[in-house]
Amino acid sequence: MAMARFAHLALLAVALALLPGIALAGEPFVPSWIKNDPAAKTVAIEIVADWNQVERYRRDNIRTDIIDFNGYWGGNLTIVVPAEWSVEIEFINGSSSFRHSLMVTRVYAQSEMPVKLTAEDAIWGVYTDPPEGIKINERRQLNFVAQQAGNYFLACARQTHLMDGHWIGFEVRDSIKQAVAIIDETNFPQEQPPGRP
Ligand SMILES: [Cu+2]
Repeated sequence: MAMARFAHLALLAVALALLPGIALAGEPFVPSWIKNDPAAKTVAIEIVADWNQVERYRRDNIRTDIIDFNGYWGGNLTIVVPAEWSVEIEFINGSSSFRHSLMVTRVYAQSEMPVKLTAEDAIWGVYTDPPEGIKINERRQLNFVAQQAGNYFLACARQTHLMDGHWIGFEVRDSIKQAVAIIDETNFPQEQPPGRP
């Protein structure tokens, strides 16, 4: 009897893990590239596009078509910031080959992603100019207030990069004391090199 109940619970756990949208998220942490200043209600975030490109090309049998932000892509990391805080993003194109950009957008299901994001898609008008991307080794600063709680994307507006997975989650949340990052482990293949610590 007890064994049967245990088996049912185990099955339930497996079913939950397989359900899309129910992510088994990791513990919130503050990576080296997020600097909180609670007294000033400000967070500074440094985001490097194609941070892991070199490492991927160096390894054998690793997908090289992943384009990342700080080593994360396709929503397998979400940055969570307190509502009403000022957000200062330093965006660096670390790619050795491609232009990239950064834009705050609404949440898109994979099936409804536009082929290409335009300036009109930017929430609060927050995007690096031009949307087609800055050149390699260029940088831009984005300064804005996280004015409304909710779920958003930080996405690249270049060509088809959003559809290709060049986005991470961005959440504005009430009642948290500092900005954190959360990795979605179920969405991060073990064979991939880890993201930026
Ligand atoms: Cu991109």
